[in-house]
Amino acid sequence: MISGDSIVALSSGRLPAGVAVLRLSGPKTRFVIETIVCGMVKERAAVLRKFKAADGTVLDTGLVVFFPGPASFTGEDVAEFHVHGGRAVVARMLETIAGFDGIRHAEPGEFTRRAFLNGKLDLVETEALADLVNAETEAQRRFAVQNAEGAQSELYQRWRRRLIHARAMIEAEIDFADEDDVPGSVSDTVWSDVRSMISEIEHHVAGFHAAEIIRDGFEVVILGAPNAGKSSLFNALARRDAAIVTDEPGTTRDLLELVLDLGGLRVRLTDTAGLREAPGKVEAIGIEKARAKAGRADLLLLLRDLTDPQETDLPAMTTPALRVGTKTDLLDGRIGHEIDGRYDFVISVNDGTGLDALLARIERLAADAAGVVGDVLPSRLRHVELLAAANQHLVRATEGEAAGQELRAEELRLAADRLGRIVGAIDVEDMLDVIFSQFCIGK
Ligand SMILES: Nc1nc2c(ncn2[C@@H]2O[C@H](COP(=O)(O)OP(=O)(O)O)[C@@H](O)[C@H]2O)c(=O)[nH]1
Ligand SMILES: [Mg+2]
Repeated sequence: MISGDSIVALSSGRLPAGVAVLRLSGPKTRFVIETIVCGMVKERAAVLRKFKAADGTVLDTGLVVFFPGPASFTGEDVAEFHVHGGRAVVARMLETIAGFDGIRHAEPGEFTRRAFLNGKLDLVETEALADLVNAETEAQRRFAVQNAEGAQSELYQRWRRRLIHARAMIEAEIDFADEDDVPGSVSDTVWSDVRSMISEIEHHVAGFHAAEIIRDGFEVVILGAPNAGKSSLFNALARRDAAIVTDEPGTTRDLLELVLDLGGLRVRLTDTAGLREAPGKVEAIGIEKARAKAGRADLLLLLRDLTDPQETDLPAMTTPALRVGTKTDLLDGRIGHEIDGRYDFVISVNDGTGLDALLARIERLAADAAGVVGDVLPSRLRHVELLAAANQHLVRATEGEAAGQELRAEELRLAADRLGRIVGAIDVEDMLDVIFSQFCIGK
């Protein structure tokens, strides 16, 4: 499939840089190569050339790589120009290439969109590619690579094939129904397979939170009375002064967030306002925000000053929590009986006591929540919604014995359709703008 326009963009990162890579895709690719490098080049090989403007002046010297379609990223003819990564160099190159008739600057995600439209990637793989480009942690990278290589798509395609097969069997039974046949022998097998697929899909959907933890981070919220040492711990974990620390109660009125990379996992740590009665107006808002945030967290750190343990009124929450006693340095080594069993960790930011152990525990809890490395998980709410819709049809199909085989077969078709929409095998035009807006220009 050839789309009319050819598109060009800077595909590498921020300028200035050592090297910048411009990507060109579409029917004008050969013409551009012939014109600006003065002749065609060998396919799929990096060739050193001078790049020239229309008046013959040299723009830069660099590498050109020509990928003839359909064996290219987009499926169209594609060229990459590797030039020096100066702003003026890139600007002149882009201006020159986009200046030819039939060539324009690419929209964000447009190269990938063409790859999808030309069948080079399915929709789940393009989403994984966006995740790969955005990956900051090792877990994000691993997860994105696995899905970009098709692990997730393969699972949905397998389910879809099973449903198509199941429906074919049921329809065959309808067509060849014979009063004398042993009733239900084929359909029994089919419906038991559909029932096991329902629980497989449920199990897969239950993994969505693990995927969210990998993609968005494991959410840790620090709570405690004013002066419990929350901001001090936050800063110690940040190893930089990201939050204001003072001995005046109520300094931290808003939420401060920090992202840590613990063992390759993204961990988001939030410092909150101290929980106390009768605060000022601004602080009260901070406390409310803290409570709301805590309700959505994956882990709470409940801090209490060992030298002045105050009760804090926490709303009942099911969120897992670690009880942390602070300022242990002030106890001069007197770790009294009253401490035993009441705290999971006893720490001091002054002498560093307990911090490594606390971080190690957070890391382990985050890793547990992110699930087993290599698990295939739904990576978008979009997938979860379509999977849930598919399962509804499957449940209706298995429970609809009274409705007759025709209607049950139709439910199987609808379920297979929902799975097809996830990978983009059918009827997805309406979703493309949303999906490709996740990309940057040049991808
Ligand atoms: N000696 C000692 N003082 C601490 C420790 N952690 C915090 N503090 C002090 O306790 C006071 C309140 O700390 P801060 O982190 O602002 O508490 P927050 O209100 O819970 O955020 C400050 O004066 C800190 O210097 C600690 O481990 N040892
Ligand atoms: Mg504070």
